[in-house]
Amino acid sequence: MELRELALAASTRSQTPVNERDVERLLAAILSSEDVWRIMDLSDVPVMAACELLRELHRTEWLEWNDGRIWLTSRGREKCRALGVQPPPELRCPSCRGSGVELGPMACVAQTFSELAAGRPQALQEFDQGFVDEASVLSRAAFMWSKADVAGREVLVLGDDDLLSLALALTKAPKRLVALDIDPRIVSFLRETATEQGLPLEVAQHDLRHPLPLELIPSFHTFVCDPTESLRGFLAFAWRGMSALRGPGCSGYLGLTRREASLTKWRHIQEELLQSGAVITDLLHDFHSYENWTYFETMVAWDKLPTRRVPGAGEQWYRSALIRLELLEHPHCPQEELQGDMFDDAEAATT
Ligand code: SPD
Repeated sequence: MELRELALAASTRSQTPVNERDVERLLAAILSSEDVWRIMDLSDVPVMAACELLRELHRTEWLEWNDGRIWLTSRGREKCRALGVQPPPELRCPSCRGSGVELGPMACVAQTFSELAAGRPQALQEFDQGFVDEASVLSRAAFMWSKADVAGREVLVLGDDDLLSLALALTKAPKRLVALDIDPRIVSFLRETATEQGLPLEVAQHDLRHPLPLELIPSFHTFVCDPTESLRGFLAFAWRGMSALRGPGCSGYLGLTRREASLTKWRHIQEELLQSGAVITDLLHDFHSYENWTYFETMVAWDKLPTRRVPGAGEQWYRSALIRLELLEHPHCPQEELQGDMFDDAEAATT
């Protein structure tokens, strides 16, 4: 079976676009690691597509698996040699973990942030929660600050299981800081922590299926969020955020993963952002690394995995890019009420 047929079979089964280079990227990842989660991390093939592709490669006797490990057969190795597939070197900078920024002023609040975050609510599947690690939060805040989007600015955080608002509030740098979240546990945690610590942070419960409260529109220089990865959900976060901005020159920050979003979905998202009046100024690959959550065995991808193992606490594999956008004009994007499920589409894997 040739690469094109393998890609087509996996694409049809997963309803996710897969091309021949995806097959090669997956093979290169298997040459680098036998661990199923590391392979997901290294390949950048969406998880649901990777699961089907692994099954196709098993059918064709290119690979074997057992207990969360995957390895190439001699036939598979021979195919890789013939195709010229080789694992790329891993060159992520160890000091900034590939973020490209130092912590700068965020270093002063790192210790306190860590102590406060220790009491955080655990991730809930109901809201597709899965938070980034503390280093990712601090790097995101530092990057935003370096772009003049934090100090003296009015900043809105949409959905905050990452506790970014807490890290920003500790700096006391923003002129105004507001965090919205659907989860009453997050709202209480942020509100109580801010009160106890005397931090300048306003917190409110809000379901982003509904337009933002009128009193918040349009009053912010900066919005930031780490949306759910369905196309509908991602755009809802982006459009709600853009509606909160004062106008041209204001900015938004969004996380976007390769794990649950094909590049076809990325293209839809980028087209929608451009059409809404924004331009992408920065796109930083694998900027965020996530802590593993507690609901692996009930997430949708679990039954699709060819071989299963719950990753340990230190085995990070889920990452996302950081996108910064800037408005060129007053945004024109839909703001209607949304109904029903915001989290699932064919590519959703960890919901
Ligand atoms: N379902 C677990 C991982 C999902 C990550 N996307 C949501 C980001 C919220 N911080």
